[in-house]
Amino acid sequence: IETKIPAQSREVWNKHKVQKFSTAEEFEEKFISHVEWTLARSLYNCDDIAAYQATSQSVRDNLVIDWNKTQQRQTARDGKKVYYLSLEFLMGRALDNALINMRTDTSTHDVGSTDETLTKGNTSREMIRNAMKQLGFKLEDVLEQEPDAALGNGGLGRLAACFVDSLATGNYPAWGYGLRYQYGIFAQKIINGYQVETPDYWLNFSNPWEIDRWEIQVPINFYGYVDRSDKEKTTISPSDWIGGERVLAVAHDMPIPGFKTSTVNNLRLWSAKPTTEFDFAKFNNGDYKNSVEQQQRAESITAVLYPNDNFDQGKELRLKQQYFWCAASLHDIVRRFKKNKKPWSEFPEAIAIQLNDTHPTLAIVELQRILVDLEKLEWHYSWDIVTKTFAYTNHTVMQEALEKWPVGLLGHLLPRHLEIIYDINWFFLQSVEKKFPHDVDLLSKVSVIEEASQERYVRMAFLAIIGSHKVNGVAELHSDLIKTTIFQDFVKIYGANKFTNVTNGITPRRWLKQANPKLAELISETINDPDDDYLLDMSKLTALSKYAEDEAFQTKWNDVKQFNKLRLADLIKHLNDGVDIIDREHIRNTLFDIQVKRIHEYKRQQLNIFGVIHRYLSIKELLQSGASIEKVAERYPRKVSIFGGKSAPGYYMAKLIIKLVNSVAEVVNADTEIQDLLKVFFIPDYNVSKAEIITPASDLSEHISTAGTEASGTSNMKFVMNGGLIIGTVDGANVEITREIGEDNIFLFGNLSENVEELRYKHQFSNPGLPEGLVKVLNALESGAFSPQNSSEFRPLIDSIKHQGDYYLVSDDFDSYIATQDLVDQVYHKDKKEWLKKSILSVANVGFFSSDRCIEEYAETIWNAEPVKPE
Ligand code: GL7
Repeated sequence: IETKIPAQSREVWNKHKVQKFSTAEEFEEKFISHVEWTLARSLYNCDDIAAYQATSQSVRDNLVIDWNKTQQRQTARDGKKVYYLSLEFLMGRALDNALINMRTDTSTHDVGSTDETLTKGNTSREMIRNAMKQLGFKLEDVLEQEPDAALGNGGLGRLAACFVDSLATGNYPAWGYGLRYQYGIFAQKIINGYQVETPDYWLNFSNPWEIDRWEIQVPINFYGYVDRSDKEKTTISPSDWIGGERVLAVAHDMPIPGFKTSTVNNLRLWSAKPTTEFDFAKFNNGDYKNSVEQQQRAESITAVLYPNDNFDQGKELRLKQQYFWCAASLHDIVRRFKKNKKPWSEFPEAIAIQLNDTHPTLAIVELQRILVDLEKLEWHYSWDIVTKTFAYTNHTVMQEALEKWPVGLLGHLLPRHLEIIYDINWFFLQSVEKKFPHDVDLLSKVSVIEEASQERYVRMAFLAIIGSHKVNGVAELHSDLIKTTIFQDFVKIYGANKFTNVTNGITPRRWLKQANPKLAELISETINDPDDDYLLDMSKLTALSKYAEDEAFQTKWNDVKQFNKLRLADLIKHLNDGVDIIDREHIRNTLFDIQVKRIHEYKRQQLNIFGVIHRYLSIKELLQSGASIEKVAERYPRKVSIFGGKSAPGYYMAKLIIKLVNSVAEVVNADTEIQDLLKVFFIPDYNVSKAEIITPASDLSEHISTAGTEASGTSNMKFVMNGGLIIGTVDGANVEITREIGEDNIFLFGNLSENVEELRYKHQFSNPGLPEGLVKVLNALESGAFSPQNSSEFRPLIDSIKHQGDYYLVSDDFDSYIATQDLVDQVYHKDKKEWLKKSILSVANVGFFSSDRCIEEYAETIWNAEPVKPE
């Protein structure tokens, strides 16, 4: 590796090599020096926030040493590099995760505490807990100071976060590229039952986890025109794009530590800054103030994350974000490649770029532009490099989520790119015409340009397919669906081999070890794995199977669940202004039924809350018929129904569902007649750090999307990994979860995806009578039972079922949902041993859903990339 330092000076450098802390003593020293030097504080004004900052800075110092070594090693070994382009990285908190992942050689020093539970495992986390205690702080309180890095909406963004964890853990030379939004996903407040959005300015305190790379600045152009004065030049020859507006992309790096390895990878996030260049011609009227203001607007590009999940809003600023990020990342990747002075033909052997959904599709166009316009390579030669480099992951089949940009808008912002898109399309359509002569219909169906309406649109998914060598879905059912629905014509053109499946996964470090330390401890103790190797090889969990019916073990297992339920009950009490709605005494016999995820009609929180209303009405009916509360409890045993999730700010129906949940909670929780047989709570501001408390506490979680709509789901995997059972439809990864853990251990219900189309079709013409139970629920809603001030408040929810075709098939699945909920009650309350057995067997067989497995599949089948292991 090259260096500017002359040979004779290197001795000095080596003599003063920086060192990682490895003992509690050394950590304390670091901590104090960061309090003094980095924070300019002291013993006398060090609060929990300062302690969080100093701890993070100290841990980061260790990571940076490994980060540097990792980057040198990966450069020297020159293996294939993987770049994961994602507009969202829903990272959550970093400190606790770093403490878990960087556990290393601390065993001989880790004896500070006399408390047995604290020294167990000899991890750096325990060592630091002790050291913090010595310094006068409680680790848990300090960890709470960290704001979530909430740079994502939901599953898609959290998947990217799990992936970077697994890439580092698997020692892959891999970087993530994203945007450093100043405002992550909004914080959700519930006011009078309604969602209110407030800005998430997460960088209020300085962020110790980012390293600002002010020296890495990439100029990015927008608007302008293509110089076509040279009539010899066609659009496929090198062209000059004369940019109009120019902003700078500045790099900010986040170290991503692998688990039990010294590999620390990089997540590079770009922020937009004004250039120092000044366009005198533009401002020759002397309007200095205006010109400064115009420059300032640069920063708005990375100001805010668009808060839509599974929905394409088509705003110009969003397209600007996309190009800004793709261009900066591509420039960075190409710059690093060129240092090696390899021929361009080796680009695809050196680099794999994975597109997380269609959001980074412009990267395909940008690489073609770099090769043709800047590197002056021939069009087809360039295109061959491009298609061998990129691969595209599809995450949804829902029409409203498929990105398309008006041709006019795209051409105005990126005139040269639109030309390139036209030419890509032209050559593609020619190849189709050759293979399927005179099939005009096919040509219009697969064209990148949609001409159906008055506006013409660029279809980003089609462009992504054409520019990639592999396209994958995220669960088996979903990957099959894309081949038979939205991309079926492309299967005809390219053959089925271009399309593949990689079922999603989650990192067990965060979602088991970090979120559920008690369960992790019980597991490592039971399977005799004190070093937690099972977190790297989840097939080790199958050793739990033999204890599935062991009574003593079941008791321990259940105790862990109780602990986690109490932890959640505490959180709920805290969020409910100190008012406890959950009866602690009966918590062991109270079923925690949880649905936390983005609020969306297709995810069917409305089905869940209708089920809750149905239960409430049934309890009331029984009581009114004279049954004693004990008798009623036999039929409808204790249950807490917990909801959580954000709605897109402009999504009216989703917001109405949130209001309904809160209105039902108000009525049900205040009804003393039913005692505590039923409680309902909506957890405000669901996010990653809350998920870490909520997920381990579920007895049952709900994954009840209309079949064929949820591409995969990943929280389903998280709940199973924490010993919760699932009630779910035959959708997304639920299918493979069933295969892995066994159909006896999951509560499936509802129509299958192959029947959805027909059912929807029927709804259009006839109105088959609604199920009796649902009619009762809708009548109660109509009567204003949950909205006394405004009995028509929930009318739109009723209408969508009764009069608008019930697109999400709530009525079709209602009875089967209620019957399955009854079955859940039966097993949970009448046969606890059976329940615990199911829970244990689920965890024993959840190994497949580790994101490590998932990343290995990408590496082998899509990227052809190998790990670069530390010596
Ligand atoms: C999603 C899917 O809806 C979800 O089912 C999947 O688990 C996730 C990750 O693959 O991707 N697609 C999508 O557009 N969003 C998702 O969460 C926002």
